[in-house]
Order: sequence, then structure tokens, then C-alpha cells
Amino acid sequence: MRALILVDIQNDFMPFGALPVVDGDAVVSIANELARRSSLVIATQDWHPADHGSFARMHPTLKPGDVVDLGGVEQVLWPDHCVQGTPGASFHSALDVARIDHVVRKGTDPGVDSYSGFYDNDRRLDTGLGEYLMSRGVDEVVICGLATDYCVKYTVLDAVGLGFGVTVVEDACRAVELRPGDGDRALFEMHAAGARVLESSELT
Ligand code: VGL
Ligand code: ZN
Repeated sequence: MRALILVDIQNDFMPFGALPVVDGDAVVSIANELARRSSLVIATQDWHPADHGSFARMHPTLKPGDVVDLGGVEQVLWPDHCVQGTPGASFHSALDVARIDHVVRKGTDPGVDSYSGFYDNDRRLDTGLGEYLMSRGVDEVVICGLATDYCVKYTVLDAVGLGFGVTVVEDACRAVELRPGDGDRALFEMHAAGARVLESSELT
């Protein structure tokens, strides 16, 4: 049984959003096409409280892109984004949400970030996604969305670690690229960890 995981296809990661990903809206139509062909669709949603520790605003001397220690975990600081209940946290309006079977909200604890749809960054809190997939008989996941170098990467690495067969759909992902090349490096890491990296046209 195969499932599709759409990672953080939310307004704040679009070119017009608070944490803009270049060309982020290009993933929406491909994600919709993949969802039409999938019998089980999961979407993750970055869902932060307004005082989340990953927000640079919470660290007055620092700015987005700086790195801090957040509860013992190295944390990149970001502009405020995906605050619970705000328009920025909503899925892109063109995303076919009617096809989504299950939504995983993450990053809700102000003291720890959660790039992965499976675990918090300190790897203590389990979102329940792994168990959900296993309860549905899923052994294979196809993953795409935003951003390649953060939430897609960590979701993919955890899925591989949990023993799922994992395919990343490269043209349905875009990267933040705090440093140029981060997107390609992330794809290389996912491939090295055991994920297949394909174009949507190659997916059967
Ligand atoms: C993400 C940075 C901060 C992502 C989420 O969805 O990749 N990146 N929060
Ligand atoms: Zn976030």
C-alpha cells in the first residue's frame, strides 16, 4: 500500500509568504496530480504558536538565519511563519484539500521545532504519523512539498528510518536555500539514505 505525503504546502512558504520559497507555488499543480492518483493522501502542516522559539523575534539580539540552542537542539531562526489559525498557515488555496485523508500538524510546542512530519527535532515527540501509516497497511510513501532542505528532507529521512520504501518527487519540491546548493545537497542526502529521487513523470 502506497501513500502520498504532501509536506507543508502552505501560504507562508509561497513566494508571497512570510518565509518565501522561490517558485514554491510550482509544486501545487504537481501535488494535485499526484493526489488524484493516490488512494491515501497525508498532508503535514507547520502549525506554530505565536511565541514559537524558532522565530527570530523571540531572540531580540538575533535575526533570521542565525542559529541558536533551543532546548539543547541546534535551531535556525526564521521569520514568524505558519502561526496557528492565520492565513499564512493555511494550505495554498489551489491545493486540492478534498483529496487529503489525514493532516499532521507539527511545531506546536514553542520549545522545540519539528521539521519532520514524524518526530520533533529533539526526537522525543512522535506525531503519530508512523503509526497511522502502519495502521493503514502502508509500506511505501511518496513525498513532496516544501521545503526540500528542511521539512521534506527530515520527513524523508525519518520515513526511511522507519522502514518505509520512500520516493521523493524532485519536481514537486522546492528549497529555501539559505545557502545556495542546500536543495541539491538535501536531495543527495535523501538519496544516500536510501530514498529514490524521481521526477513526477517517472512515477508509475
Ligand atoms: C520549514 C523552516 C521552518 C519547512 C518549516 O516547511 O521546510 N522550514 N519551518
Ligand atoms: Zn516552521
